[in-house]
Amino acid sequence: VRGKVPQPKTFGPLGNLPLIDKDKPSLSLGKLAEEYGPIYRLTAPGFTSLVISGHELVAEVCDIKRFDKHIYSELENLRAFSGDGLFTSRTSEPNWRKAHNILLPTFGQQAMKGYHGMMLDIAQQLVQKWARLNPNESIDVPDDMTRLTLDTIGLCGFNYRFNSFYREHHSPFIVSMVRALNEAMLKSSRLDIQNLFMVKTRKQFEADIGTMFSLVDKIIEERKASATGEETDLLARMLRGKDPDTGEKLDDENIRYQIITFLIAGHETTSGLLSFAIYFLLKNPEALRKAYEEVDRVLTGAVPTYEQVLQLKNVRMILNESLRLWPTAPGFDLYAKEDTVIGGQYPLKKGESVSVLLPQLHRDKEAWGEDAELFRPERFADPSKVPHHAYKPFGNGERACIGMQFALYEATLVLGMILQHFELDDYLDYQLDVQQTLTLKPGDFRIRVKPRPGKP
Ligand code: MNH
Repeated sequence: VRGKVPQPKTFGPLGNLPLIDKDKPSLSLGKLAEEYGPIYRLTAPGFTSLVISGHELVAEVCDIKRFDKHIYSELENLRAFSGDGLFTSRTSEPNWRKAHNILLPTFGQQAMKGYHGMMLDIAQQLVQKWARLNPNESIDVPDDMTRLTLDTIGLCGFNYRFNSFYREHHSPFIVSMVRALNEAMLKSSRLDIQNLFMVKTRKQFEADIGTMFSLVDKIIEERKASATGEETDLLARMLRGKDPDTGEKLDDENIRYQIITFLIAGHETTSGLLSFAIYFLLKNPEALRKAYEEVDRVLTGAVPTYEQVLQLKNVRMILNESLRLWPTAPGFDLYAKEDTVIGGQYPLKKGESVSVLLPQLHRDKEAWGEDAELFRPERFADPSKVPHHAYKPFGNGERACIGMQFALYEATLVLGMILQHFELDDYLDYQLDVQQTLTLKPGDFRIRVKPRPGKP
């Protein structure tokens, strides 16, 4: 049987492009999925893909024997500054497996113990900042979360302090990075001919890449000059580590790409996760009450210990459920390794690609039940009852997120400490406005906090 894949209205040579809001592409794709179902075709100049969001089809394309990560156009643009780093390399590029092998142990559950003290250092800066606000001063939640997650990956990864909490404006590095990320996304929504004429934008993109390279090269140089051999951070592993398969080390250019990759991949997504989690807690008083109950029971000292963070099961469930409803990395692409048929009826040629759309997959009622739209952390209480094939916030297979434990540990520690110290005040009765750079976050989200009585 050869099924015809539904396709939304097309506009001549532009294909479906006019249906996509260039500032929020994933949300547009989601709206189309609600209209056209679990699989539809999307075309744009030089581009065609099947957008998939039903749990059965996703389970099929997540079979790594048949499908592999596809470097879609935005990722191709990112390669201007992340090259063959882990996130933007093809699985077939030699540096992917090499770096994967060398860096995997740095991200295991065991390694988190080593990061705890540094994560705590940055989390305490956030708590101190909030504790010193005057009663009617408000907090830009995603903005402070970005300061926190950037400083955390800087310190844990490279023993570098961005000191974001000591600055009014973000560091030049992050300004450049955010602008370059945004341009990498927007560039794909323009025609080649438009890009050709955007001279100023192109110059800015080049300048931003220059700013990133010079900071990162300085970090590498300084470390090489000062290394004692005792360092245990990511950078030390990158400089010293050998691939157990081949005995080879990473070269300097690739290390530069990896550092930029970790700074990008390591902070925007986690920052969005923390922001959405706070949003969901404010709108779900019962979940908030349970979280306070757990934090008050577990976090009994002045600062959390590693063992205590692991005991914050309920906080973890809240984070998992936040990532279900608003996966901050909203999708990933795969290509067929050989000619194949999916769903028993949709043929795909070798090399053709599909896009997995996570917000819709994560709300598939067939997998999650009729209450799929509700925020209910209890879904994650018993891991054996989670429909894992319908939950892919960290991607899939060997190309899944290497930083998952890192992100979840950091977010658990930070959310735990926020609840330990503060009452949260949704003084504007915030209405969710999801914004997208490469990742999703709640836009214009402000709260106030009050220190909890009797807390250190
Ligand atoms: Mn992360 C890949 C989501 C935090 C470093 N990450 C991915 C993918 C998803 C993802 C989805 C797969 C993308 C694709 O297939 O194209 N990551 C997240 C989310 C969070 C996150 C939702 C936080 C929440 N990621 C982190 C952190 C780090 C990190 C923290 C680093 C410290 N992620 C990576 C890297 C990859 C990746 C590196 C690429 C891995 C590979 O392909 O080998």
